[in-house]
Order: sequence, then C-alpha cells, then structure tokens
Amino acid sequence: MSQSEILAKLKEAVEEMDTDMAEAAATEAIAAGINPMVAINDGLAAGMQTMSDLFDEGEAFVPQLVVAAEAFESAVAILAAGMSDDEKAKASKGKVLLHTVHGDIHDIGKNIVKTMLSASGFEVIDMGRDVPVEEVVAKAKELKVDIIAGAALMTTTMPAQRDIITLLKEEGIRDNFKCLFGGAPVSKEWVEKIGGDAFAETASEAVEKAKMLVKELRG
Ligand code: B12
Repeated sequence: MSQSEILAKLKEAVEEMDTDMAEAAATEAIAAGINPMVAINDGLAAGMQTMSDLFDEGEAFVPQLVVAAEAFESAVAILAAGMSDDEKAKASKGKVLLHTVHGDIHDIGKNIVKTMLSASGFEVIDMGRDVPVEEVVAKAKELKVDIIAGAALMTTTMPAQRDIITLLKEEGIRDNFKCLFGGAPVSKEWVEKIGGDAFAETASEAVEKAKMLVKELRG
C-alpha cells in the first residue's frame, strides 16, 4: 500500500469510528516507514477534524465523537511508541495543562478538546476532573507549561477559573502562562472579566486559540 493510501485509511478509520482499523493502519504506517507525525497530522487528525466539523454542524453527536476519539487515541499510542522523546518534544506545538475545574466532574467535552489538541501537535497533560486550584497551579509550575486550559460545565464551578487567575497573580507568576477557558456556560465576556487570555466555544476553536496563545507567548 502506498503512503497516501495508508494516510487515507487512517483518516477513514477515525471517520468510521473503527478502532481495529485505526490500529491496523497505524501498524502499517510504521511498517511502511511513514513519519509518525505525518501519519498523525495528515491521517488521523484529518479524520478527527471531519468529526469535529460534523459535531459543530449538528450532524454528529457526543457518542460518535467519543468513539472516534478512542480510535484516534489508540492509533496515536501505536505511532507515538515509534518516536523518541526528542522527536516528540520537537514535534510539539506547545505544552497544555488541561483539566476540569474543582467541584466539576463533567469531562466529555474536555476529552474532545484533549483529542483535538493532541491531533494538532500539542503536548497535552490531562489532570482529569474535579482538580483543586492549588494542584493546577503547582503542576503548571512544575511542568513549565505554556497554557493552562480549564473546563467548567456548571455555573457553580465557573468561579474556580477565576481562582486560578487569582492564585497565579498572588504567586507573581501570572505572566508565565496563558489561560484558556471553556465549557458550555463559559463565555468570552466571563473570561475577559476574570482576566483570562482566551475563550473557546468548541474543540476546534480551542485548537485555534491555543495556537494563537503560544504565538503570543513566544513572540
Ligand atoms: C453529560 C452530563 C452529565 C454527566 C457527565 C459525564 C461526564 N463524564 O462528563 C453526569 C451524569 C455525570 C452529570 C452529572 C451532573 N450534572 Co450534568 N450534564 C451533562 C450534560 C447533559 C451534557 C454535558 C456534555 O458532556 N456535553 C457535550 C460536550 C461535548 O459539550 P461541552 O462539555 O460543552 O464541551 C464543548 C465545549 O464546551 C468546549 N469545551 C469543553 N471543555 C473545554 C475546555 C476548554 C479549555 C475549552 C477551551 C473548551 C472546552 O468544547 C467541547 C466540544 O466542542 C449537561 C447539559 C448540557 N447541555 O451541557 C448537564 C449539566 C452540565 N449538568 C448539570 C448538573 C446540575 C449536574 C449534576 C450536579 C447533577 C446532580 N444533581 O447530580 C452532576 C454534577 C456533579 C459534579 N460535581 O460535577 C447542569 C449544570 C447546571 C449549572 N449549574 O450550570 C447541566 C447544564 C444540566 C442542566 N440543564 O441542568 N452530568
């Protein structure tokens, strides 16, 4: 099979939400000597972009996105195993510390954001859900991330996003990080009000905003 046929198969596997097919195509990509980043970006991520566009247009729904993301992740695991740490760091567009805020256990949207960011070449450290503000800030310092990205799905948990900014300011490290926030009740106005750097309404917008923020950070 040619490189373009294997890339098409990777894309199709994600669009078809077929984990077995995605894993088989990833194994073929390695056997054929295809650069893993090319396989991820031009194959798997292209498929995930189709699914994300369909979701934004209301033509795909959460369960399909979740299953497509599983196919994507399992193929990425196979491809990433063939890459050195150096290659992974070089390929990274930036380091993102992702979490769902304290008190909030909703993580379906966050996981889609994670998949889309990884698909676009970001190194994503996922702290999970219901993560205390102090732990987020401590981890951001420890790992020297570029972006702190937090999801809040309830009006009652949105204030935890503000608390992250407050703690960063108290510690005098606000300018070391870019803060990207999202989640259904979150808005551009809210993020501006709390002094965050960017808001994204969808997972694909999160990727655009993350690229913009890293550019700002690196000048
Ligand atoms: C599924 C769901 C659950 C599931 C969560 C499963 C899981 N693993 O996530 C379960 C059943 C566990 C659950 C529990 C509860 N839920 Co609930 N839940 C929902 C529901 C129906 C869908 C959320 C969802 O997954 N949407 C689909 C995803 C794809 O969309 P999304 O999360 O918005 O993500 C998109 C964007 O927001 C953005 N995005 C997401 N994350 C991020 C992060 C960043 C950094 C960025 C930039 C962007 C971004 O990109 C995503 C993709 O485009 C919503 C209703 C709704 N319409 O939102 C209620 C809802 C959020 N739940 C609600 C409530 C009240 C609860 C409970 C308190 C219920 C209870 N009494 O026990 C508990 C919460 C417990 C807790 N401490 O968190 C309320 C919140 C009301 C409020 N105060 O604002 C809602 C709005 C329902 C309602 N109308 O009352 N829930």
